Amino acid sequence: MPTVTTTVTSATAGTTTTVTTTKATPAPAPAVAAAAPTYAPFVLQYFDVMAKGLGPTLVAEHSGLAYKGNTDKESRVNYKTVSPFMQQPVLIFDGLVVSQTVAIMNYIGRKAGKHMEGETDVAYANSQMFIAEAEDLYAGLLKYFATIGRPCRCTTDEKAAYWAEVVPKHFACLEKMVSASAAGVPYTVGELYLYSMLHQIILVSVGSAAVLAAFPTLLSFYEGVEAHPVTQKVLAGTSNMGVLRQYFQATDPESK
Ligand SMILES: N[C@@H](CCC(=O)N[C@@H](CS)C(=O)NCC(=O)O)C(=O)O
Repeated sequence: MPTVTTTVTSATAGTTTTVTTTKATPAPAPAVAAAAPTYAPFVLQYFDVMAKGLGPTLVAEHSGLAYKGNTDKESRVNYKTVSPFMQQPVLIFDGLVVSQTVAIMNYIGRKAGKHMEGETDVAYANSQMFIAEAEDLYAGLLKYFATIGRPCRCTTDEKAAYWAEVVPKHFACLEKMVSASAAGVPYTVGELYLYSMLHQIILVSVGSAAVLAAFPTLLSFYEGVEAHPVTQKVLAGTSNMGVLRQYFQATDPESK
């Protein structure tokens, strides 16, 4: 057994004494690999449209976690009976069933790690604000646009005001908050959900991303997320969620 020489100073006499003791030096810790969490692939299910599916799909794909999506027919569930809110999207993660888009994305983000939740307090707060803002943008899309299945519910004047006033107001706020992220950086849940709604606004706008022209930082953010290979995979319909069709439409569907 190795010896350890310890020098001690007597507190009472103020003298220094050398004491030789025999002590077992701690054996080096066995090289145990950090226990990697093992999750069964989670299940994410939605309709084959963007609407509230693009955000969770981006979060699932960007998380890097294994999952089964719309393309896996064997894992499909009857959402009417399984989902706590009887709606889609629905997530099943290690037996836990999660409903509500925001809860689903936050849950996946939490499992993926801090980089998706937000590494810092500021990043976390921004992510949560972007999530709430994306919900507001979604409400606007429902209000001002037709969908695949129904005509627009607003007047021409109201739609004009949406482009002239509503959108610029939202985008001006976002312009001061987003960072002009380059492709390849890890995005937070909020950034991905925000991108998913910006993308759907651009799809119904005339002149594609021109609607973002007056907001260079927001445009740069949008283009950064869009250029990411994982985002491209989702948009190409080759992710585990398959093809997600454009849900909101610039013009009313043909009446049958
Ligand atoms: N607040 C819910 C809304 C979910 C929702 O409206 N889901 C719709 C599709 S976007 C749905 O499942 N509709 C079919 C149904 O209700 O049976 C969320 O954010 O997830």
